[in-house]
Amino acid sequence: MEIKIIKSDYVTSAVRSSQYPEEILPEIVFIGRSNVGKSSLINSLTNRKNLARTSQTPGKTQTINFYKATLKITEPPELKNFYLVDLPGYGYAKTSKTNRGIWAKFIDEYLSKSLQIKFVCQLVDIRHAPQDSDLQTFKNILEKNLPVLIVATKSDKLSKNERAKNLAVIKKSFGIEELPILPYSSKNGEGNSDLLDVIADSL
Ligand SMILES: Nc1nc2c(ncn2[C@@H]2O[C@H](COP(=O)(O)OP(=O)(O)OP(=O)(O)O)[C@@H](O)[C@H]2O)c(=O)[nH]1
Ligand SMILES: [Mg+2]
Repeated sequence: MEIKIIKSDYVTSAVRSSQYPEEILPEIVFIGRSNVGKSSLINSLTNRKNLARTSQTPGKTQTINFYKATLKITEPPELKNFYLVDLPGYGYAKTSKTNRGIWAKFIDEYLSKSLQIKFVCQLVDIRHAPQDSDLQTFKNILEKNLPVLIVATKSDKLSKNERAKNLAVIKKSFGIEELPILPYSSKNGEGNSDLLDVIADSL
């Protein structure tokens, strides 16, 4: 069965709940450290080059950005609309401490208030062990009773050997033996169809 996103559009940006989109649709959220590849993943998933703006400099995404997407499922034939939600990164964004605090607050408000979140994709860089901020974020998401999927980004940057080793380290850090971790590359498309499957199942 082939699952594809056949349409995607930027809808709106928000820093408070009054600015969330008017149209209510299921939401899939992408969270992770600055520069981990959240915006790039949204582009690769939707097959768009510049739907979400990306940068080599951490701190590019500064608001909660909602992208409306249409998923096409072939069996049975069905179209499903939902939002891909891009968040500012936590961690080492090139911005002031005050700004980071403001971002953390409106991200937390969004995760607490939105009733449409189907699951949260938490991104970690496959090359590095998760940091305290990653583990804290994971804990916060679980405390809000939101389903979470760990996605290990930039898988194209590692050899097969290194990748297996690092995935084991990441799994161990999160402290859950059966935690599924999806290796993903926005460069070569690895993980793309698996993630679309997970999204389709959640909608
Ligand atoms: N090799 C490789 N590079 C990637 C991948 N995903 C993202 N990048 C690069 O990583 C950098 C950051 O990507 P973004 O998508 O802007 O990261 P972000 O998580 O949205 O960052 P913020 O908006 O600052 O929080 C860019 O230079 C991307 O080209 C990937 O899968 N493979
Ligand atoms: Mg971004």
